[in-house]
Amino acid sequence: MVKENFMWGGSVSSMQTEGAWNEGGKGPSIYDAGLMTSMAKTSSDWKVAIDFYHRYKEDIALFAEMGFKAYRFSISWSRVLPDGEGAVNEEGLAFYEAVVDELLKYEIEPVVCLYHFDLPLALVKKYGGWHHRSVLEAFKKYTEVVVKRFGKRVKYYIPMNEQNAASTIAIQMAHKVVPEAEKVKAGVIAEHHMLLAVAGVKNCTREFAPHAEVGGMVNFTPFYPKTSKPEDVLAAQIANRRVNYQILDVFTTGVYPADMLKDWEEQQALPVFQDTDLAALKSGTIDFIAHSYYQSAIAAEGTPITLENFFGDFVTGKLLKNDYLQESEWGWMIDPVGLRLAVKEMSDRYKLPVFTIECGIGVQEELNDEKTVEDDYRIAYFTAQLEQLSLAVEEDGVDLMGFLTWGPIDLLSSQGEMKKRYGFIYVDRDEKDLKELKRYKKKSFEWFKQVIATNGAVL
Ligand code: BGP
Repeated sequence: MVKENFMWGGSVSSMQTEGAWNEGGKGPSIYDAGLMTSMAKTSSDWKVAIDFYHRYKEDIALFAEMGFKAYRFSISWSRVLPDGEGAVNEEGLAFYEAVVDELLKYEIEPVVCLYHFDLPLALVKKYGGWHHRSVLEAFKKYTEVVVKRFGKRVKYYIPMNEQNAASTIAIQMAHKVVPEAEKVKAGVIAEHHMLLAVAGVKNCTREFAPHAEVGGMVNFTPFYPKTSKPEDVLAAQIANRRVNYQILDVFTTGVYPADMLKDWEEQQALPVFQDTDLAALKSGTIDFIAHSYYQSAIAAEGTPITLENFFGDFVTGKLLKNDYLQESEWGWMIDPVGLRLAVKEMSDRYKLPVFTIECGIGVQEELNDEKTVEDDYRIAYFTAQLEQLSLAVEEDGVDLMGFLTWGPIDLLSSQGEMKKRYGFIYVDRDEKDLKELKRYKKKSFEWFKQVIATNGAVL
């Protein structure tokens, strides 16, 4: 199905795996302060997660046993710069170096994400959020520290996780701290700063790590029209533009597309951009497109989709249901064809390599008496997704760099749930009871190992 150096592997974030929230000199992030999610009381906090901080060698050995070629993780900004912008915490940086070295020991390519929604708390206290220029400046400093330290060892950087979702969060955070009349404008500026941050990473690698490639990432959710009524088709097109393509346009061309500017103009929030900013965007366009894929969505006339109103319903499973598809336990639509469509769309439009760096299904699971999980449903889920990706490569000519599953080892969900499990490896802990945090292989472990060993020939 795929080229020889295809990057099979898995993908995680720092706060969903590491734990050690206040160890090794780490400063608090907005997760530690409970500012990020409106989590149910039954959910876990972020203090221990799956304790990857102390168990990374054991976990990476398991990934190596599965034959991983790549592993995408995020760096906790406040572990490296505890207050976000001042002194560097050597111990924090050394931890990530050790993770990178451990991966390289097994010839697993580290794919480093610099920002997975976890803004250092100190920056929020001082500046409010991404609408403040100082946060962008702090991110540039942080980027330089990391890129310089990793040097030749890291070839792939993802500046921001799911930039469309990250922008949503930044917009909402800006809204909380500025006066009513300035809200929308602050949200737009926050988005602008985050896009500049991505271009900044590209320019930073150009200077200090010219071998490295930078991928702009979105959560790609293809929108289908509710019916073939032209107004519904138009609504789907607009939703696709707002959620998926506007940001990808900026990543790839360094220019704000006309409809994005019109959206801002309509909200009376069109900023006066500095020429240097616009030049910076143009000078820092990305090398490849990275994306997550979980589900497709439906758009209909009369209920306009915007970045602000979309991702809340996405996570809580409240999107319109599609009669042709089944849904997961969390109400997410299961749509393998949507994945083919997604990579095909990105490839056709932007003529860049595409890297699927998150995909998976969250399921409630328990260990059986044999201390494993017979997760045939996960095998069936991934088989269907990979069959569609094969078609995208073979029939549509998509240049696909790799396929990383989300949460190859069970981890906390975005809402802090341990019961929503994604892994090939079971982690024995509950929402509140940490137990021994032992790792057990599920049935899908051997299955994915064989997929990788045959480079996708045997699914
Ligand atoms: C993406 C995030 C991840 C991850 C994943 C699954 O949006 O990048 O952090 O959590 O979704 O979502 P959830 O954990 O809500 O099931």
